[in-house]
Amino acid sequence: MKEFKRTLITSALPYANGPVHIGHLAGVYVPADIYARYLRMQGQDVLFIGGSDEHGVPITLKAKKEGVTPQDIVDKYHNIIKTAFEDFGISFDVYSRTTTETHKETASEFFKTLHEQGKFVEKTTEQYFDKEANQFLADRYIVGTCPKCNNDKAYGDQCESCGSSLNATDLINPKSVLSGSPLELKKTTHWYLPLDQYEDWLKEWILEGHKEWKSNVYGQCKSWLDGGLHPRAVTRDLDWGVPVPVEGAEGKVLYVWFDAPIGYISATKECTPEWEKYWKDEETKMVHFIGKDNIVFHCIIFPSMLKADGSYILPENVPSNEFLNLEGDKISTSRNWAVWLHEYLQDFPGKEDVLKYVLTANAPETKDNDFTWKDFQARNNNELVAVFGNFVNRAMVLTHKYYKGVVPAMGDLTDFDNEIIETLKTYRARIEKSIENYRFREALKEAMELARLGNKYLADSEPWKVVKTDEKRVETIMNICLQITANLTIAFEPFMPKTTAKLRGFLGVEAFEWSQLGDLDLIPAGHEVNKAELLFEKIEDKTIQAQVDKLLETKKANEIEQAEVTPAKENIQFDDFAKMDLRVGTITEATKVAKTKKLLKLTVDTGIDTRTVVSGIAEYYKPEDIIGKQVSILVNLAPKTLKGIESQGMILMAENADGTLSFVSPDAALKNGSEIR
Ligand code: B3M
Ligand code: ZN
Repeated sequence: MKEFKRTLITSALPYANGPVHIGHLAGVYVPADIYARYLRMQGQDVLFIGGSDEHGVPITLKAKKEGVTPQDIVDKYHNIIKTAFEDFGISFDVYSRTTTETHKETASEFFKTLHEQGKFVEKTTEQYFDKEANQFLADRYIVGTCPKCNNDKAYGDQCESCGSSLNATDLINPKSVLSGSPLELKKTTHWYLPLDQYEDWLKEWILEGHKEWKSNVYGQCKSWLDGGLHPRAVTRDLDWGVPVPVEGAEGKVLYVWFDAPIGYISATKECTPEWEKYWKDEETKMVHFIGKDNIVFHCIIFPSMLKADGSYILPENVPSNEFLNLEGDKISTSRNWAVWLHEYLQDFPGKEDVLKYVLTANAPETKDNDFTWKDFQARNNNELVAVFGNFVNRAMVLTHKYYKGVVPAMGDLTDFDNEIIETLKTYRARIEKSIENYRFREALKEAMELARLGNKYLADSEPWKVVKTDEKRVETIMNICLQITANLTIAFEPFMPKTTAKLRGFLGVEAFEWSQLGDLDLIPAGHEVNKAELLFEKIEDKTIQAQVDKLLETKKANEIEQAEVTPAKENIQFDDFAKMDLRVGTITEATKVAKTKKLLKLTVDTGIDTRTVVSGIAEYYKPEDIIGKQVSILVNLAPKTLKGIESQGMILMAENADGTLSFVSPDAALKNGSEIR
């Protein structure tokens, strides 16, 4: 395995058109952060690059929808994302953004270099033009039926339903997302990166040269390459993005997926004047952390761009994760089906590492996985509290109980002690092997195994019993328990840095080196440990239920949003309508109708008379809440007997998509009997 002098870690730049959610964290940022922290602990030269991806059509769509500028959108979400990452403890060396001047210059220069070297193919094609919006439409603005799976909400570049990569002209019955109008094809010139010319090289570089890449990544690259590559447009007819630095290209910008990866380079420039050491020196190991929908951009397109330039290094690995789902459903920003990081931090203050733990323990490293709040609670209560926290707490409490917090000397070792000590020594290599192969779930499991080892040692040694007969023995047991506790601050550091800092506070020690993991002399005899608190606290059912309820509310809102509106009925004549005598009335009494779930018996002052109406609203209104409510009532509906009660008329109710009923009431207090027409 090649030795490198330094490591450049990049993490996918989240679009600044919404907050980050647990899918982003599990897929990209938590693993990248673990890797960065681990390498730093080893004293390695690491740069961990992040930033917001601020161009692209979804941002302009959101701006249009909210009646603000794209810059307003990215400013808002860049700050939300950046703050949330900081508070959560993602240890970027720089978190930049792609609307900076540095990025604009860097991306323009990159394009200009390739353009001047004749690396692009210039093509005039027919693109869809929206006459109403008076602009060419980028793929995301075009919606139509997917030719592969008939999904009628497929976009011009990708069908999210079957994952096919599309060209807009593939779509059946394409329409403008902007104006909804059908589209016309119009000539326009763009620059294309001839990926087909890099196909042989990519096959050599990836399929021969990087067989060690994760199977989900290698497999996707292989299918892309087996499918044959085609020239890919790297410019767009848009007014939001990095302008194309070529005479006569006004109104055209760099395609977002051309400029965004260059954002890693511009962010590095902002982080260090020695940026070329990281981007152009073969002694640098570059690793891209991304989600699976970004594999083609980071393994095929961006490397081809770097290769075309010729002065950059290429990624050594791209350990992409698969997707995390939420309560069995795909996480979706547009459907608000997510656990947003900034909301989690508000709802669970001080529990950043609990989420890091759960998202790592449950990471979609080789296949999609599912996050449930029940599992989150179970892992916190049954693993962090019951294993890790429990062991540490007992080691600390017993040290205070038996030795007033002063670490006792280690005496003669038994076979059992030696067995534990030998096992302890194996953890460093086990965790290193897992992390260096980007298997962070496995690495975290190893660290948790170390906590279990401590629990087992303490439980099997039973110092609370032995103390009655052999005090010397207990000194050894407690010393070993404290050494294991100190080892846990090393093993868990890459995964749960806030927790290990807290634990070092309990022990009254400074951070250890990674190389000390497995040592048995981390805390000298005579050292006084501090008072211990609980390292973790149980999460109660009601806390979890509140989160589940929040999601159920979202699901209900989505169902209403997505529900098809019932089609209009056929036309009637005015005279038909005029036959109805609709009045404003006031409910003066309301009671439940016995033995029914849905019916209320209402007394209504119609201004003409006071009458009884039976109404099927008991599931939506409590009788006591609607006394005095002004309603719309059809007074000339023929009486009908319902459950033995003669109902004289009908209260008008509006039925929402989810079936809930609401009164149709005047928006001002009117005289009862006022005619509705
Ligand atoms: N903005 C994130 C996404 O596809 C995309 C990553 C860019 S990394 C250069 O969700
Ligand atoms: Zn499809």
